[in-house]
Amino acid sequence: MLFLALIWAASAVAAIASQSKTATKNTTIDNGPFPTDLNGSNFTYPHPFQLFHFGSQGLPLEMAFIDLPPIVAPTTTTKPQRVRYTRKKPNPKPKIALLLHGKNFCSITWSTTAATLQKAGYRIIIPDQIGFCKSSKPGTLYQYSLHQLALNTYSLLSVLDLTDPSNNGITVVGHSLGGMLATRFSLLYPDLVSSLVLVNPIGLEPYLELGVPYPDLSVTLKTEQTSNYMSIKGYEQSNYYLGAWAPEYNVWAMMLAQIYAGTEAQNFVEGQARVVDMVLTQPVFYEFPRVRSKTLLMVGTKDTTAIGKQWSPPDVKEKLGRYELIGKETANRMPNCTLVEFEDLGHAPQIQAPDRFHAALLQWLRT
Ligand SMILES: *[C@@H]1O[C@H](CO)[C@@H](O)[C@H](O)[C@H]1NC(C)=O
Ligand SMILES: *[C@@H]1O[C@H](CO)[C@@H](O)[C@H](O)[C@H]1NC(C)=O
Ligand SMILES: *[C@@H]1O[C@H](CO)[C@@H](O)[C@H](O)[C@H]1NC(C)=O
Ligand SMILES: CC(=O)N[C@H]1CO[C@H](CO)[C@@H](O)[C@@H]1O
Repeated sequence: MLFLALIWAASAVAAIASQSKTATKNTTIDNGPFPTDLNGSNFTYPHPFQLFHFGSQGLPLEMAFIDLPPIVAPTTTTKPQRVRYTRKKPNPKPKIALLLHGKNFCSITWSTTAATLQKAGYRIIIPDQIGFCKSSKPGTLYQYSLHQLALNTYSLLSVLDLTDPSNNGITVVGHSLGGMLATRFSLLYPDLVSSLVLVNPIGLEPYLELGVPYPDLSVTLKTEQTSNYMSIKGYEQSNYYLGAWAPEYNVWAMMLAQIYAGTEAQNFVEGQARVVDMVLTQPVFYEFPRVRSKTLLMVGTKDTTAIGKQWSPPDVKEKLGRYELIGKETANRMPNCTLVEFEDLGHAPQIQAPDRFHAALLQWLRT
């Protein structure tokens, strides 16, 4: 029995090892050109993007991603160069920042942050997760987990040759659902993540433990199927933006509404329902004390986002989404966390007040 178990374990180890090797070998990066409507999203990305073709769960999938180089300020020296005695320094590897989008956003929502970090010397990688935006929509065929999305992201970095520990690690920035994913990514690949930045992440509280009734997938699916521009705008206006509305909020609501109405609508909502289930059933909440990466937690404290609040009874509802409390509680539970609070901002400080947000981010990254 023990002997069989050992053989089984050994072959499982070999299978996983060879799988991770072929996972990186059997992949391609596609530079396009791509149709305007790509996997159900017709939003025009102002940056060039690429498609990562890879296999996952037995399916051939495509993950869209943006890869931007650091912007090096031109050196304006007027002194004559003393070429003879200058030792040529090896070109230092650029710092890497990985930006992870939220459930109601896409890679492209990070464009202002990306531009800021490029100027600070970072190469920027921004994926659209599987099931989202311009990436494949495997619908009911895919088992969504934060671990799987983290693994997909790791595979992309690996193909781009960015997982070598000698690269000095990666700065991972995640917003909303992307913050939950960034936390999971850091737990799975602690040696790779040198800095972790969480921007109004969801999952700072254990929704089900606090009394959110667990919904059957068909219930979540129904909600997703009725999503449209008006419901998205109403939800974001009250939960994200303190009742205000502006063109810079509207652009992302329009982008999302088009996917809900687009050519991959059915597969999209099947995926989104599973993503809600993933958020409820796969908390990172209990593992914050285990996060080793140096962390910056950035919180607009007027945010009221909480998954399941809409269908919770009043006594549960009033406990949820209290970002003025849960930011501080989380920072205290993480071993190496700096908390920055924006007392007048909501769920998306990088969209609401980009200048203040980026000043705080750069200040922390420099220390
Ligand atoms: C995307 O689709 C929407 C809805 O069908 C349409 O109104 C919009 O013009 C399209 N945008 C582009 C860039 O094709
Ligand atoms: C590898 O790629 C080939 C060609 O695209 C495909 O037929 C095969 O199924 C892929 N294998 C895996 C393990 O993804
Ligand atoms: C936090 O992380 C930084 C950078 O890795 C390290 O220098 C510092 O010692 C850490 N602090 C604690 C309390 O672990
Ligand atoms: C599932 C699906 O339709 N995937 C498509 C995503 O877009 C790429 C590029 O056009 C296609 O090759 C995939 O078939």
